[in-house]
Amino acid sequence: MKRRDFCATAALATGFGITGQAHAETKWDFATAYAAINFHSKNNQQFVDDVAAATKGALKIQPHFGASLFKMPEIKRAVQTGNAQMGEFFLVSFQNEAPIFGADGLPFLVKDYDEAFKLYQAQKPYLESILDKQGQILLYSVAWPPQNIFSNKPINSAADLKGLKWRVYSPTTARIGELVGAQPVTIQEAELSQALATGVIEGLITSSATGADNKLYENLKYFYEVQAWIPKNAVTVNKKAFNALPKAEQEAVRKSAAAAEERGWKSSREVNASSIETLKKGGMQVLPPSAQLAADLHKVGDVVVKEWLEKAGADGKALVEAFNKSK
Ligand code: PCA
Repeated sequence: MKRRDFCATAALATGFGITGQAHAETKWDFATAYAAINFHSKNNQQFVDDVAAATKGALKIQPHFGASLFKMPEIKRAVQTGNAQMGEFFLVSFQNEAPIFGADGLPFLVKDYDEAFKLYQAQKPYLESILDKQGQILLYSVAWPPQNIFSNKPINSAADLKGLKWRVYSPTTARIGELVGAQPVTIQEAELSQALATGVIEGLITSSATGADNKLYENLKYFYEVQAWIPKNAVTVNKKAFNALPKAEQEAVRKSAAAAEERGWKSSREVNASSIETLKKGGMQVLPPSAQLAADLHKVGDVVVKEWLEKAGADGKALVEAFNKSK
């Protein structure tokens, strides 16, 4: 309806002799994997609204939340092939494709959001170059809150994870599961609640935000703040689709993306704090890890980082060095 109104107004303006430019309208699909209530989704919605306002409706981006258009593992490829012009995906899930995608999933490399942002700056040139080769442009990337352990029973050491049905979302989380003798099961975020309700999983590592979004306290009672890593989503656009836009619209997209990145990192911190409160209210025990658990996880983490460095070669080494220098 809006579209017709806009054209009618433009036609009227032309009719009155006001020279109007041809008002080609572009429509994009934006595939995302998380529910509309999730903070990344809200941030993406704001991005979409900002672009619509800045282009006066000439670029209409339709977000598809909750993996309704493509499932998370399919989204990157969908943007690459142009089946969706834009998409949001979880970087570390793609580590098998290129180790660089997993840099923000390395255990205990960063200790807080400030360091996570510095790691992102070191990782960004590599991300941009790989994505470019895959026909897409990185628009923005926003961190999830720190990754912590949720479980259905007390976990005081790595030995307590033995045999646990352990939900994984990346090669690294699978490897950790293997090293501690858990039973790794790959489950997408969109299927988490169901997997918990049906007993397919008994524990996982994820953020407070995902815990609150999915009411994990209904099935799990323990939350250990191990702060293992701070991974990110990436929002990309198909390169051809972007390059086909008029310059002013490209600028509107870039500007709105920069604003989304800044706003997203800020809301990640806020959502972390509010989500922990939600977990507590839901009856979850929010606990620091025992000294033993922390020590065990660091040991496992060292193995994972070493293996990643071996795979990631010169680029991986340079990335970590650049990050360490920037700390
Ligand atoms: N939530 C998503 C990605 C990381 C996070 O905190 C998930 O668990 O799949």
